[in-house]
Amino acid sequence: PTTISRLDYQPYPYLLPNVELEFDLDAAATKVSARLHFQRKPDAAADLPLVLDGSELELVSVAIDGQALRADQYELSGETLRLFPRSAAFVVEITSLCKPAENSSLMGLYVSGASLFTQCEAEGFRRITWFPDRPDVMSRYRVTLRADKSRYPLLLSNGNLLQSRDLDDGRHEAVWEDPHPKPCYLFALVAGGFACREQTIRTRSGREALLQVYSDPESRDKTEWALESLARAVRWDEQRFGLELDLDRFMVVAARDFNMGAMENKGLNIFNSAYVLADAESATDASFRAIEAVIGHEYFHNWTGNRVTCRDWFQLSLKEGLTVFRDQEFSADMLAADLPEAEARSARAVKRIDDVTTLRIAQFPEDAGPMAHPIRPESYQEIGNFYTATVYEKGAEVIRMQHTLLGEAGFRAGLEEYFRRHDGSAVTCDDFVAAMESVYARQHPGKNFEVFRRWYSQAGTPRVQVKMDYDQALGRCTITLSQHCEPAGIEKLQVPPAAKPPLHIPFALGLLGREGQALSLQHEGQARDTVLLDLTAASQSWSFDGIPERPVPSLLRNFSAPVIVEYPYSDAELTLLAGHDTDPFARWEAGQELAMRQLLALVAAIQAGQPPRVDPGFVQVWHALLDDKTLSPAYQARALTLPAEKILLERTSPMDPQAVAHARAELRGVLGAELGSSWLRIYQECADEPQEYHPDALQAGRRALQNLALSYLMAGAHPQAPKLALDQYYEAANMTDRMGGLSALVNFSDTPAATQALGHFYEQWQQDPLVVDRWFTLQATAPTTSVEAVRALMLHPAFTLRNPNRARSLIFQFCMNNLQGAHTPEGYQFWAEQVVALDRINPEIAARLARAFDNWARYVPANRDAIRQALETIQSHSPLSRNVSEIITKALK
Ligand code: BAL
Ligand code: ZN
Repeated sequence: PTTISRLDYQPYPYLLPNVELEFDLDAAATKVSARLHFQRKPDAAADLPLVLDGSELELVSVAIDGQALRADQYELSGETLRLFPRSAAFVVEITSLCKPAENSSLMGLYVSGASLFTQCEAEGFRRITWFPDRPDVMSRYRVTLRADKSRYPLLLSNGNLLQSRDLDDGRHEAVWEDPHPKPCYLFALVAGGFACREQTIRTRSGREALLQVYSDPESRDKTEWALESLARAVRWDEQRFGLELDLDRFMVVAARDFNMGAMENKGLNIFNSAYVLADAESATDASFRAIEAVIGHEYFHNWTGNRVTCRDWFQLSLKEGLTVFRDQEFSADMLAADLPEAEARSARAVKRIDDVTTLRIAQFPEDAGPMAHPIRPESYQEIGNFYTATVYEKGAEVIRMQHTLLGEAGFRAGLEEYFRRHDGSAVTCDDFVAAMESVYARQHPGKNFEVFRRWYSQAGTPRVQVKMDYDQALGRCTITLSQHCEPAGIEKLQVPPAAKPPLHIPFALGLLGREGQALSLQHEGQARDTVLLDLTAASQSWSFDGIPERPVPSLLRNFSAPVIVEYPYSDAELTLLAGHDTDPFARWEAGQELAMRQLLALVAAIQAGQPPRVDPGFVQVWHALLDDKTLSPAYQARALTLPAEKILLERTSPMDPQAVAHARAELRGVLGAELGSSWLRIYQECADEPQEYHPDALQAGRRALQNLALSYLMAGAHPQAPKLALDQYYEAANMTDRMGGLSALVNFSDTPAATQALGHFYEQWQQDPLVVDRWFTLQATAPTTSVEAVRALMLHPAFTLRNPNRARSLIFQFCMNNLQGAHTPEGYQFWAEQVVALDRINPEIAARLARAFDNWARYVPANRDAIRQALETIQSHSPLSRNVSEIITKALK
């Protein structure tokens, strides 16, 4: 396979200002007629061929300026069609056929249910017609859709509906025009029968715009939250960033079969139904929040991604990192909306905790594995493999650091400058940083982003070592920060290792007195509880005077940079921070670090065959958090949750998944048993507040805490726990409570009552695919579930590998989130089989599963060897898609 390198970028030699497409839609064979109006760029050589991309297409005819070309007048090989135009401006007409019903990759035009959908990002448009399938070719589209009217009553594409009419033979036609030039990856069409929920809004300049959410007809009563979220997103982008909707009509369509979460096609977003459909009975609080976040994310792309897009796919984080940052801020603002200040601060901290947890679960391991890459990758074989946690989540952290360095107003000014410079064009990450830097340099004369830019080219998670010196006589505290970053990914193979220069790390610091009181710090002429240290060199020191006693440092407040902090805290210092830190993120972090120490000690004891022992001091910390009435329920739920297995796994060396799973279960059991009466009190307090369901921060927080308490009660074998769980399950008025009850039963007891409840759940919900996904997921992740049990579930009539959500709910969940069941020789071989089976159906999805054990070389020998064998099993299959082949080859390097 060919490796594509960032530095090899060449501009496309032609402009393509106008594109006309006609579709004769049919599931078996769709005819696509394209009229492409090309203009050679003034600086391009006259004899350059016109190169078009195409895949899985049948060419019917090709003409230039009305002259049909004979087969010897063009070159068609592999995925490229070469034409040899004679003039500087010309029209190419291509007619081709594609086969949506046979397209199981869900890229290009495909069938889902009885409808037709498209997915073009990154390189799906070439499965629709021959085209310069690259993001820097931007065109205005006019699209004519024709189809059987009874089968496909609704015909949608980007932009505005110009006309629609009935044709002969029961067919009809719709003509759409998108006034905004766009790259082909933002093209979309949808054809089928849908129900619509809509709302008219007035944008801030007074224009009317129609917001529409389409779903299959039987799901119409589940689209209210999505539509409300969309209206909130429109309002938020106006208020926070001054960005207004530029369309008369903005459509969201839910698809049951979808590779990603959703897709930001201009004016016609296509969504995985999991991120559209919700009501209290079938969706959890987490689903409601995820829908709001993804609706926001795709809507925000309308500016950050669509109005200004990527020059090439190496720049993916230009739009994804920025848009994730924007959706994180949107969600935080929505959670905090209408709350008094202290609660609002806590709600924002909860969101930050959740986002950082995601980063640590998904991105830190990526940065430490064979696929490690900078947020702007240097090379790829298959771009589909680079829609990663690094590009998205770490990318968002890199944007967040710029927000931190510039401040709220400065960041907004930087974004305005970015749009002033680049609206309507396809640009690079460098262009974005330059716009931000222009504001930063005005704010901080003499400073620039020269060092900051390295975040875009350096892979790996940096470590920041902290040293604190205290001089009692001077009342002076000196903080020294030193940074280093290990070789990451392919850098590990380089001899000698490449030099990794220091990064620009904004490091938020506070100091606490021995009673836990915040100390005021003098920094840059101001007194503050939190100061932002600008670490730009390998090592730097800062001194603070007027510090009356040796303080306890509160480090990397609000997780001000995506780094790992190293500081030799005593347990007593962490306990102080966990009880008193005024920064809610750092307070949570201190409790997590204490828990991590317990867990690591338990892992070591389990590995040594010694009896596990939990420090009573640690149990007291949890007890104090449980009894702290000042904490919001949502925050309390996060503070009392033990670090995720995957975060713990990253901290063991070599990684020992079985010991990790056992250690975490052990600690949960001890905390459940020793604090049983407190968990019961919390459970009852939370359960005692029935009210009409709403997924707001307060209600959702209470349900999260109640379900956490129930899981601890079950883990601690509290005598009342099974009945509480059963009652909660059978009497629940919403899916969050129902799943809480059912999870407690299934995860903590392998009893007939649990089996019966699972059977009842399926009976009740078998008509709702998203709820059936929950049913599979719960079983896939239960610690007692073995490979045999998963194989049995695969035989269930509701299971299919062809639907990505269903494959993810069982196979991915088992392989990626069931340490006990999956990390066995049979588990690894099962995984290899499924990667190969999925690769024949859908390479994008297969390649995601192929990454489940990326970090195999860091496991304990027995697991390491078994995973290597499984990797080799996959590698020995032929043919493998380019997607899976890239992942497996890199893993085995
Ligand atoms: N652009 C692909 C889906 C998303 O990140 O919005
Ligand atoms: Zn996105």
